[in-house]
Amino acid sequence: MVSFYKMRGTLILLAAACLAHATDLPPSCSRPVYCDSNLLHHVQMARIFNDSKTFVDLVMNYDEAKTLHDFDVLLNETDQNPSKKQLEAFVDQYFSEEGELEEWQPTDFCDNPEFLKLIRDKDLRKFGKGINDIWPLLARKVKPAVREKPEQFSLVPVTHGFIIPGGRFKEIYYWDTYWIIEGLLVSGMEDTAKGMIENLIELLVKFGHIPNGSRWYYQERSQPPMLTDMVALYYKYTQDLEFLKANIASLENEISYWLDTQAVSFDKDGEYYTLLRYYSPSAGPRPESYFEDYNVTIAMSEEERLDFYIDTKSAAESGWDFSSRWFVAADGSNSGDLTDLHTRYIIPVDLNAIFAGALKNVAHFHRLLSNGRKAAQYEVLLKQWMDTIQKVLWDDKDGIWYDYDFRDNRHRKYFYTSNVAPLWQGVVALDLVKTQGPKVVDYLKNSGGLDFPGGVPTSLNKTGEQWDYPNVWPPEVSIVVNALEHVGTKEGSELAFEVAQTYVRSCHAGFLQYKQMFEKYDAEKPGEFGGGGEYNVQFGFGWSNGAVLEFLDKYGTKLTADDSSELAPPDETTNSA
Ligand SMILES: *[C@@H]1O[C@H](CO)[C@@H](O)[C@H](O)[C@H]1NC(C)=O
Ligand SMILES: *[C@@H]1O[C@H](CO)[C@@H](O)[C@H](O)[C@H]1NC(C)=O
Ligand SMILES: *[C@@H]1O[C@H](CO)[C@@H](O)[C@H](O)[C@H]1NC(C)=O
Ligand SMILES: *[C@@H]1O[C@H](CO)[C@@H](O)[C@H](O)[C@H]1NC(C)=O
Ligand SMILES: CC(=O)N[C@H]1CO[C@H](CO)[C@@H](O)[C@@H]1O
Repeated sequence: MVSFYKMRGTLILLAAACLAHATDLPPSCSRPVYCDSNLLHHVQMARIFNDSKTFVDLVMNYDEAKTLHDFDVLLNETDQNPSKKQLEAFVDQYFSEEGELEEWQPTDFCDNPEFLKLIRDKDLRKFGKGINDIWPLLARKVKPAVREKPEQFSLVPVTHGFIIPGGRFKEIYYWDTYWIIEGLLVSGMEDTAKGMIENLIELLVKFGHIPNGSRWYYQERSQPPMLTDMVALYYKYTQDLEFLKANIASLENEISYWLDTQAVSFDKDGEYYTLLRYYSPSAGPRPESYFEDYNVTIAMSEEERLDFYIDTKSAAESGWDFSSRWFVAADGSNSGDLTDLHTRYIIPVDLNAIFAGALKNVAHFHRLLSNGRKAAQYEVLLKQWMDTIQKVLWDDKDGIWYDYDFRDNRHRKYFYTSNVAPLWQGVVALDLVKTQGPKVVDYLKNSGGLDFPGGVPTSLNKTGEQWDYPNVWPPEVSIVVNALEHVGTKEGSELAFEVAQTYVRSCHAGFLQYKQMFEKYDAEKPGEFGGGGEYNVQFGFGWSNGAVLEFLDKYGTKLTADDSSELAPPDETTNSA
């Protein structure tokens, strides 16, 4: 448990340290083959695989020491310059593609869950069933072999079965899990949801934080800290107080991790504030995008290169990899490219809203567990965080929260869906919701961001990066819809419904045409997948399915597949309103 009084001194030290240039950083993880070795460097730079992630997902045929030693022998024999052919032969002999996961049948899967009955549009009901049917296809568990020889795998084993996002993302991802769990709960799969939360807590206990994904090469990076949100959702469905009791200490540990490693203090208008930013200081390129990262730095000085690796990993930690959100050009604007990443100087709206939400959840859990004193401590810190969000991030003229650049002392006044996160997380004081909520509705209406037939894009800047225009990312649509609902006005709710309907229609159109769900969509073309970034579009897809199920569940009685659809009468077999 953090001491709130001691905290301030610690934070100031951290702030000073982070601005110094990194020299002696740890590697991306403690597994050299997968994170920091000549072997990794040579194989990735030779482009033996088109997707850099392929190599770091391979299994070692021998132990790590032998693998590294024998590669050194190869280096010696080839004058430190093995050919692509020699590298391919080495990889063939020392690694295999033997899968680490096996298919798994969740025991709580039901092919006709309750929520379908509330959907009054026949096509959408069919769609809901189609999405529900995808769960078993994405369900996996770790093979016993991984537990027997864990040191030969980059995968970190976990106990329970889980739902993967899909495609190249065949392990557990931290923030994706929130929307997957949301969908599972709508589908009535409470045990699977619980197992997935327990898996994350297992990772938290092992690493002291939840890594981006369940791979060693993600060790030094976390992701938006939504664990307590998952627990809150699970509790809402189950009232499982025992579960809260068993895990509350871990939830508190995660809060301490973020305070200890990602908090930063800075001046604004003569006042001193502390908030969180994404910060992942480790040396070298991201192992799973090694070639791509290294390639960007070829013309850089040593110092620029170190900075680039930190800012890239910090941006990856945000979940928004990559986006103009993290570009700070020489003029301070969000123009530029990956060489302009300066993630560590930006105070993100969503991270701080999610963190405040975590404080709120943990306070609430302590109330439920009758730990009044602990609850009160978290409430104090929550109030401080909420006040600071207002003072630092709220722009009263534009009526919205903006990311804040604490190096240049300015708001980043650009449309990003993350701008509305404080409302989504319910971390705006009630009196302020009344005054600021309607302004946020106006901001969204006037932004142009809601005017696209394929859904709400994350930004209005077309950079070619995947977290920018025209890509529509399912979790962000869910964030906007819930933020609008939380305004508590008729206008807010109507707009929320429209945003949800546009998204569901687009996913539905894509599902009819491709029999697939995508990880992201194109705001301009309903039903088409988004592009850009460093890998091809992926199918599956955990959080896209979760967001669709969330909306079908929330709005099933009035959603329509298109303007000419007719709603069936409320199903007589149910006694719903
Ligand atoms: C890798 O990409 C190249 C060029 O796009 C393509 O020709 C080749 O078939 C790909 N190789 C594999 C193994 O996918
Ligand atoms: C490679 O060569 C170096 C320098 O000659 C030597 O020190 C090292 O032991 C050799 N490594 C192996 C694995 O043979
Ligand atoms: C490597 O970087 C250069 C620019 O520095 C870029 O033109 C090229 O496309 C990159 N190569 C790959 C395969 O990403
Ligand atoms: C990004 O879009 C905003 C509008 O939200 C615009 O003001 C800004 O100049 C754009 N930035 C770039 C780099 O094009
Ligand atoms: C680049 C990176 O390491 N981050 C991964 C973290 O997880 C997300 C999925 O939520 C991936 O998109 C990233 O590749």
